[in-house]
Amino acid sequence: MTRETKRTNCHYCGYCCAFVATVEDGRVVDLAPDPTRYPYDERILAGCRRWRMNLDALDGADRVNYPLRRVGERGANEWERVSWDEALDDIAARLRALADEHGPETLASAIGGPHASFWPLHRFMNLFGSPNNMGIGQICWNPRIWMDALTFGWTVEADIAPGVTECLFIWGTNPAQSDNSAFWRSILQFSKSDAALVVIDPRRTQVAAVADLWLPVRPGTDCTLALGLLHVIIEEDLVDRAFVDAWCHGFDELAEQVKPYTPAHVAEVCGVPADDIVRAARLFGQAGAAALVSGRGVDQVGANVAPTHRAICCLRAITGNVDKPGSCVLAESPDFVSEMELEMTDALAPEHRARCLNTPFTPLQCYDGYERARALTEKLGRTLPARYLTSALPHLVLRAMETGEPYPVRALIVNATNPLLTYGDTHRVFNALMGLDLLVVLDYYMTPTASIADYVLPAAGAIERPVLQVHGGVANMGYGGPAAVEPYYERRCDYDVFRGLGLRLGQEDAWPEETLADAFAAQLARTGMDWETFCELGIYWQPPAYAKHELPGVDGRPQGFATTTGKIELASEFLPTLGGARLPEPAAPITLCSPELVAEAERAGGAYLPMITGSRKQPYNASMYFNNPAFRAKSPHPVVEMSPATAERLGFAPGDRVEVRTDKGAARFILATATMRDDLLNVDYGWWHPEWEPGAPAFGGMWESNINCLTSCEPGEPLIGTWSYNAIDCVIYKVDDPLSWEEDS
Ligand SMILES: Nc1nc2c(c(=O)[nH]1)N[C@H]1C(S)=C(S)[C@@H](COP(=O)(O)OP(=O)(O)OC[C@H]3O[C@@H](n4cnc5c(=O)[nH]c(N)nc54)[C@H](O)[C@@H]3O)O[C@H]1N2
Ligand SMILES: Nc1nc2c(c(=O)[nH]1)N[C@H]1C(S)=C(S)[C@@H](COP(=O)(O)OP(=O)(O)OC[C@H]3O[C@@H](n4cnc5c(=O)[nH]c(N)nc54)[C@H](O)[C@@H]3O)O[C@H]1N2
Ligand code: SF4
Ligand SMILES: [Mo]
Repeated sequence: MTRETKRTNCHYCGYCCAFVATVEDGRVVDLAPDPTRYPYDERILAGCRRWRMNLDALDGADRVNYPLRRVGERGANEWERVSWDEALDDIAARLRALADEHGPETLASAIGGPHASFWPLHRFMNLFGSPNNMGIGQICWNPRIWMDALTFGWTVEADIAPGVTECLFIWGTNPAQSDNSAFWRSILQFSKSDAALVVIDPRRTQVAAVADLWLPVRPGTDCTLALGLLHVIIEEDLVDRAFVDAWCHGFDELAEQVKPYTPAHVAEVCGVPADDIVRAARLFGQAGAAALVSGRGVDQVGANVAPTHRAICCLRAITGNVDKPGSCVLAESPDFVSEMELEMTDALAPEHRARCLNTPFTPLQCYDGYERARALTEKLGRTLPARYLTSALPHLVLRAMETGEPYPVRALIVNATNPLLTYGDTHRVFNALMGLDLLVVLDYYMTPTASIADYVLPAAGAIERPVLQVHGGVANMGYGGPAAVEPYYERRCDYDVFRGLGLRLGQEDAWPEETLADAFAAQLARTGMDWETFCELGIYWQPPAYAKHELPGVDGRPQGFATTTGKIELASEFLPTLGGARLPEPAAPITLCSPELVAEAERAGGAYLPMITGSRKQPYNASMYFNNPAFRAKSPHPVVEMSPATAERLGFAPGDRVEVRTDKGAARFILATATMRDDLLNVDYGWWHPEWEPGAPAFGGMWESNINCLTSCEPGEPLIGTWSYNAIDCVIYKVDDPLSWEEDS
């Protein structure tokens, strides 16, 4: 028997904590935190409910361990085990035949949150000749990246520095549940200092509870709120004049634009007291340095997403909170090989780019918009990541599956996502996927999405594969480490799968590295750090410099910002060239309820209210970890929350069984009360029963309490295509029948 200790990493959240694994004969028998490597923090591990799952999950009875091929009807859950060669040969042959018939863009792909390295899939797609990668970026990350890049010439990050940052805005994000680690701890620490913490969230989250000021904004009205803050800052002359004169473009136009957004008007629209709006503006405007962090609350609001982010950028800029210590700093671009290069975006031939479904539907979120924006940021040597900013709109890919317009999409590769639970409009996603010629799912488990596939391919996970986490290539930071063991059974790293397909489809030259670890080593080589050193340290990082705009450019003058004008564009010169607005302006929220539905719900004693969906809650993550019995015992029910006053007004009580509905569909939950706005519902997302038989008819129970049965993926935002998971109207009423979850518990 061999017994050794190996470095490795957890991958149950973005922190990728370092572990030491005790390995006997190729099997992990113990795991312990590794205090010698980034990002070790005893308190984080003490507060983390997930890390111990790694050991059980490695050999979990519910893991998919071998390639499976469908033998029965699609969704019947009848499979045969096949070898990898058989699976990859057949998938490659079928993809080639489909591409011969319809063109390579007949293949689409789907990804989700940052669970895996997605560049191998994207390299494969680019070389295959398909631009049709669906991502979740439009509602998770892209709006921020796009608007930062077009306003400042690159992305910005909060530089929260104790003793320096005098004011911190936490806007539509709740790190207490979504990022239960270093960032949340730094906020807790911050809240105990003299500096001001302001939280903008319709719910009284744990962050709001420790804030100096909580603005319980009406969902979807954040753009108006930001314009109101700008109004006060300009009226009260809290503007950093020297910075604005030297570095901002379009201040007078912005000042004119925000004139109507008086505290009284904004209070009316946003449902927060006018005095608090003034107070928040003063705290931000008067601080020596102010930082701001935003999240999903302002990323997933359809048409409002771009103007809200633009207004937030303006707030940072006119107060001079750009690239100075303790404020918002422009990130650095990576010294290592960027995701864009790894994905081989430039290898996607012009004729295939021209088939991008987004063109001209969303003129920014497409190859043309990307290339134009990239030309700007490259003026200062920074390259925007391509795949996320060009990723195809699910609405358009689904339409091409449903109708064959403008060309048929007949095949889909799903990598590390569970679109039947997490993409908008589950009924539509289900019907489109059921009609495909080829559906390949790469996952750890037989998810509802996997259960309707032609092939389910077993993915190697944390501990079994190396990790290099790089923040999408917009920061000069990478962290992670090696695999402790070879993948168990016949699981494979996603790199091996896409390389295997690529080698079968004429991509031999594009996959020189035989393993993912070799590929990571090659990616890092440009920094001068070798893979072994990286694995010892667990991190490659260069801190961002300040005041980069003042550094001398090629002509010896300050280099400024990588925008059309070389300045921060309060008024955008770029967006109008794509039909967008020069200045931020709020848009109307979407409606998904017909008058008939509302009337029917009211007859049933129900109510018509806006909802927000998917507010993060430990211990689950999207559709994951429902297979953990301890988690299920502790959090057994999918929940809808309303304020106690609303429950009383509507005659609802905690524990009631309720149905929530839009014209798209319905889902059932257990009612709970929480401190939040009185005109609002907060609805869980991701719920299914991994312990149920997969496939038809129940598909893991995903029809019962799946909030995405009620959402739409139709784009609300015209440049990026963002749809809405927040600020959606719905109806709610009581039901009598027990929920399946009650039987479980
Ligand atoms: N436990 C857990 N952690 C996760 C995840 C998970 O599923 N579970 N998912 C991961 C992923 S993919 C992501 S993208 C991150 C997201 O991380 P966050 O952005 O921190 O997401 P949330 O914790 O849901 O916080 C969003 C907040 O926005 C508020 N909100 C909703 N609508 C509005 C609005 O219109 N305006 C304002 N101002 N606020 C609003 C909600 O009440 C909520 O408190 O979390 C990651 N971490
Ligand atoms: N209504 C509503 N919908 C939402 C949101 C919301 O707030 N409300 N949030 C949206 C956001 S921000 C996001 S990012 C998405 C998240 O959406 P997803 O990423 O689709 O959600 P997960 O449940 O995390 O699905 C991950 C799947 O990948 C598998 N997996 C995990 N790691 C790996 C790996 O390394 N390799 C492979 N091959 N498989 C792996 C897991 O087993 C799981 O089945 O949901 C979006 N959908
Ligand atoms: S789940 Fe996240 S915080 Fe917990 S051990 Fe894993 S990487 Fe670290
Ligand atoms: Mo996300």
